Amino acid sequence: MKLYQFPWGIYPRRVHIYLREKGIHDIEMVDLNVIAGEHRNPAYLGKNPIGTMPTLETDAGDCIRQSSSILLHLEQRYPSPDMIGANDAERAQTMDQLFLVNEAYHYANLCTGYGSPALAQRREPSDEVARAMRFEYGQALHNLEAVAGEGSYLGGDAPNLADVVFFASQQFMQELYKLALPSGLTRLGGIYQRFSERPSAALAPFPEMLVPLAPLRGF
Ligand SMILES: N[C@@H](CCC(=O)N[C@@H](CS)C(=O)NCC(=O)O)C(=O)O
Repeated sequence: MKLYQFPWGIYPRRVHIYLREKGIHDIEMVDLNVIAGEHRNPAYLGKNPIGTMPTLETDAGDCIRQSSSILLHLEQRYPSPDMIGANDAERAQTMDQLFLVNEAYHYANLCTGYGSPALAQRREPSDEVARAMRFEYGQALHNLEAVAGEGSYLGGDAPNLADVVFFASQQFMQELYKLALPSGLTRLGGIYQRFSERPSAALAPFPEMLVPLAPLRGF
């Protein structure tokens, strides 16, 4: 199998962290330079017409083009250690959490998309939209906090898929854009802190030109 990706991206990092958690080393990494636009070349668009990364190409030549679907596919191929749940009820719980995490970081991405100077060429900057999206991101994380349970992680004693996606997304938002976890989320704050101490959490460096430009404008 091949993973088309770049080392520091918010979505590829979900897969990198997952692979480290599972100890999977037999997937070939194909690095495309997103800044240089290599993900827009015809060969890659043939595999993923949306032109986003990551894409997982299976040995049968099928392409899986959404990071969450990639994690679900890999979880079936590499079931141990279990990161989705041991029975139907646990699996449904993990999926509930995963959908809530994706919802929260969709808003966070819109917040940074409208509020970070680094992304001003992609979307017309708007403090009003950025502020509204930051509010929705906070609301969605409050919903996640409400179903976070009492364990060390969303998955209980050990991280599940939703923990991986939550951690990768929040780490990216915090480290690159300086979008902190909203205050009052004590369960999520604790989970973030515990996950950040895991070896899988090590951060790949961001491109130097992005670092000074990325932090959100004060809106
Ligand atoms: N929903 C997709 C989003 C993937 C995505 O937007 N990836 C970003 C990089 S982190 C990308 O490829 N952006 C390139 C572009 O939009 O031009 C997923 O979960 O995989």
